[in-house]
Amino acid sequence: MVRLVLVLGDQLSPDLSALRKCDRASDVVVMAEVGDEASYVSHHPKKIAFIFAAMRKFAESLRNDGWQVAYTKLDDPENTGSITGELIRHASAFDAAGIVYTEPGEWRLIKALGDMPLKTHSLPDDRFIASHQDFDDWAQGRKQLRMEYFYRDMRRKTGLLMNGDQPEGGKWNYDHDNRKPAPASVDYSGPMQFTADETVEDVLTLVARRFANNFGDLHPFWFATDTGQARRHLAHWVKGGLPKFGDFQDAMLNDHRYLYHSFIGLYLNAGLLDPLEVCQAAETAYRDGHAPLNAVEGFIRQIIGWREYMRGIYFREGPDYVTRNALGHDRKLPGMYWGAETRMNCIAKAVDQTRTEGYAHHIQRLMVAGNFALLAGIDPAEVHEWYLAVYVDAYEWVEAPNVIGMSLFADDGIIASKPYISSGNYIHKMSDYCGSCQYRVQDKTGPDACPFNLLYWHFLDRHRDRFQGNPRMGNMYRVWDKMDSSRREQILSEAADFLARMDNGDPV
Ligand code: DLZ
Ligand code: SF4
Repeated sequence: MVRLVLVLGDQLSPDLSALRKCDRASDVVVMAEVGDEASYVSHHPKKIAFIFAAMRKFAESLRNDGWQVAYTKLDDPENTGSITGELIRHASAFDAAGIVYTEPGEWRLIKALGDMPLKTHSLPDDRFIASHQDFDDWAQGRKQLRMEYFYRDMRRKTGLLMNGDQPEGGKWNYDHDNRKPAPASVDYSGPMQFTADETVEDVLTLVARRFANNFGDLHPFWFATDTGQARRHLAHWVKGGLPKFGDFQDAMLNDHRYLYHSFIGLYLNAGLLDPLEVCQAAETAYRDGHAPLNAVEGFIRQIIGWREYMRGIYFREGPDYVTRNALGHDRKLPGMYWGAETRMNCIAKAVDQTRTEGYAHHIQRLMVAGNFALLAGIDPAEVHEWYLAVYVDAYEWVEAPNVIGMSLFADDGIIASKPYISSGNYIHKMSDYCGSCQYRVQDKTGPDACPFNLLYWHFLDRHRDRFQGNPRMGNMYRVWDKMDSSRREQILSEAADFLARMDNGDPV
């Protein structure tokens, strides 16, 4: 009897476990553009367009490989609006014996599929290097789940940048070389851009019509939408971006949104590129003398370290992870995250880039948007939803641990050993933002004081009970305590005033 093989919008890999399990001669692939997936958060229009276009092209490539594909377009009149609805509809039409699928990357869908009144068979998503079992075995009995040790195991497991059982160059991690301030000029042209073909044009018309009110610009749209294009993009970046990626990976510039970043998460997370193929391309560049070790090691760590570790945490911690709020933060996300006026140039730049591109790099996400949200005490659930919606590469398995855990410390330190907070100084050191800001980064108090400077102390002061004993934060409290009390009071009162004006909707 026929089985249905579900392929989700972020499972666009020809060797997906569900496809491997089934038979193209007798089984039917189900792919569906559905309202539920397109609107569980208000996704950036570029994200929806990318997923739909890549889904349509993937369906076509499966057909060319001999599969029968039942593909539902968003506008199809019989579209039931949900993945489970589409499976039930097709199960009846094909008189299917059951559904085979690769485990989705989100608890919400795992539950919905498991609850269906149909015979289902879920397979592990083995596009990842660590299985859930691998991660749990590693985590078992450890007091702290530090990424660095997990990463070393992944290096050993994959053999990437290894000489026998020793790390290439004698060290596991070259991050101290990867924190150079912003360069004067950037000699990489940025991600490869692709002209929209007919499939992409059709999708752009659909998305423009159906998601006109979502935050974000649909045009210009130049993403790769199939594996062939994504591989060309990868080769272009390895040649032009990778050599200096490490040096400047934490830097930010007003006029260079991508610097040397790979812009590869979008393609990896949808399944157009495979993590090992991407890492091997980077390692080859190193072995050929084209890119230095600090760049290649830093990049490979992002993929087989952070990315896999984030997924491990998401699945280990369970469905309630996204609701955690260890610091009890409950402020509403201010309008500036949706493009309302702000005097803070760093926030304005990060948000503007997010609106136009659906992309900001990791330091803009962590040390500008995330740092501000943490310092200001914004509700982690709102921040989480924002990140999931606005970034084109965001799926919950990777976004939630990054935001809830790493950026907002809302998981009470499972991921981070201390909160990632900084005053304006860090942003000043790593970017050229402060020079064109209406605030003055040098000012610690007064009408033009950089809000990060005020909120930094406000955060530490209001969470003293929790963090004073943290060995990595003792210094911060010692500096705070050495200030005279009138100065401390002035900082706290100006910070409170700033927050009140922000809550009031005033442009701050
Ligand atoms: C993100 C997304 C969107 C916008 N639309 C669809 C869709 O219409 N059909 C689909 O199969 N998948 C879509 N996705 C991706 C899913 O939301 C994703 O598979 C789950 O969140 C699990 O990671
Ligand atoms: Fe951001 Fe402060 Fe610098 Fe302005 S002065 S860009 S608010 S860090």
